[in-house]
Amino acid sequence: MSAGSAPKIDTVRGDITRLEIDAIVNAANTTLLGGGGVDGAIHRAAGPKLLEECRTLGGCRPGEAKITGGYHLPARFVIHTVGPVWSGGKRGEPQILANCYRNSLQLAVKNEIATIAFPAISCGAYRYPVQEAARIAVNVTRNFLATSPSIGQVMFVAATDEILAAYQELL
Ligand code: AR6
Repeated sequence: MSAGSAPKIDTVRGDITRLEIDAIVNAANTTLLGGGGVDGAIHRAAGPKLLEECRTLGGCRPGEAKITGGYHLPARFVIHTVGPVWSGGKRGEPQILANCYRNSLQLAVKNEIATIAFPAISCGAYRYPVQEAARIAVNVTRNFLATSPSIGQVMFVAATDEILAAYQELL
């Protein structure tokens, strides 16, 4: 955050599917055809048209991102990204997770999205250690925003108190 400007990065405890924001990010898997966790919640809230659009995308590699409409969600867009499965940190997990945030933000800029919310990508089923994941999320986002003025707000949505505390410590 630069002196004199409004805070652009914030964190909130809650359900990402409820946010009235331009885009929410989905922590998906490589098929992009739905799953549990936040992915399941987003597909339930968006309705079956989301899955229909996802079927046309041909999947998504870890670290990459693809965009769809938000359908019944309050958010206009869903940016689907695939985080790394944690297996100790020596298999490129930090780089892949950083790519998730960077590529999602890049896709947001390309689509003139000004406000975007992220869940804690990889911190559920994929078991990424929360504090390390939060540090990557915040660092990549800060660096990105420093050169991308079109993004007005980035929200980190925490589903647990532990995740909220990890973000609060960094912001
Ligand atoms: N709003 C915000 N955060 C949520 C919500 C919600 N509604 N629901 C869960 N979280 P996970 P991953 C948090 O497992 O680790 C799926 O099956 C959750 O508490 O959703 O990247 C996909 O299809 C956790 O902190 O995603 C993949 O197969 C965070 O979101 C796999 O899980 C991410 O947990 C991806 O695993």
